[in-house]
Amino acid sequence: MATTPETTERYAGLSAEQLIDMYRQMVLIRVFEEKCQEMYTRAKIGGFLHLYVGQEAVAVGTINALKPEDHIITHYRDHGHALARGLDPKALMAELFGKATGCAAGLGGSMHFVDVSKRFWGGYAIVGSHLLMACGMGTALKLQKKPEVVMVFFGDGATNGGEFYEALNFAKLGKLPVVFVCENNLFAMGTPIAVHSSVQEIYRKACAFDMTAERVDGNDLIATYEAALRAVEHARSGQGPVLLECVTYRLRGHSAQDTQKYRTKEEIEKYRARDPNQVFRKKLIEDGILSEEQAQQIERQMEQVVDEAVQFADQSPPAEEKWLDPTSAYANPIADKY
Ligand SMILES: Cc1ncc(C[n+]2csc(CCOP(=O)(O)OP(=O)(O)O)c2C)c(N)n1
Repeated sequence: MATTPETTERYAGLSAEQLIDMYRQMVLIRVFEEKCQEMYTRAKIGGFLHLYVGQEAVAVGTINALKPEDHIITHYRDHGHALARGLDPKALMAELFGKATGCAAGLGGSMHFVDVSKRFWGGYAIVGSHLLMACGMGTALKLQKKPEVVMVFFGDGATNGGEFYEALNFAKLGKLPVVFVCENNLFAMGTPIAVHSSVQEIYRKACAFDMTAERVDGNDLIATYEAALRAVEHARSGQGPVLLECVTYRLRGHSAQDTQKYRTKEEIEKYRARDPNQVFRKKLIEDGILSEEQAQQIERQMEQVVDEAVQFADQSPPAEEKWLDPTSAYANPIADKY
């Protein structure tokens, strides 16, 4: 199936091949996340597990606007970003299983996915902390006069912390090439945005720093991609940082143990009707870019990819205990890569 001049315009100039690949990435994230929940229930995965179900269009839309030489740093809800960046699902699942073949040698788990070769600098558990690391990276790129940008992901809750304001101020002051992507999924753990933030349109917080900002429907893949292209171009061309607010909704709990008493089933169902994967799938089929058969084939293929990742993780040896010794902090397999 192919694009026409009309659909090319509607789909941000992307080819049918690129659009189908973006759909594939969204399906991979969804299937991977649903499998993680299952593996958590079966006690194959322990610790914290923050799933990305419902937010797929944000990761895929923004990360596809980057070049391979650009940098990504993110928070603990990091699976979607890692998969959209092309990290190996086998290494990610093995990380979740605490295995030596994991992307962080099984030492980090769900919140600490990393792959330096993909310029994916990690997930961080401390809310807001990595925004300042993004500024450090942006400063380094600027000093080295490199035409690369840093994209940093965080939630709406993080924008109430001091680090957010320090980071925006510092980035604007230094005209740093940093794209701040706020995934406004309407909740910080069990607290709705109306209860936790005095300003609910997060992008407006950038005005305190005279920073360029935009708000986009984060469930609309193409709108998100186009907004991210604008933000990345702004940062890359030396005009300084951008705050991009992507409004979305997390369809699963804050973490795998969340009983979700703070919202109704009706509310979740209302947002399920705007499921970004389903919306994009339907649109591609209606516009003749993807056929129903092709869509089903992609879905089957991604299930197979994730099943193979589980098998790989299951059969891998456990993380080596010697790396748990604090004195090995600067000599473990991850430290060696930095
Ligand atoms: C400094 C700090 N305070 C509190 C926590 C506990 N905590 C983990 S996630 C979270 C909510 C953050 O919500 P948001 O930034 O909206 O991101 P989301 O989880 O919705 O993606 C909190 C308070 C933490 N990890 N770090």
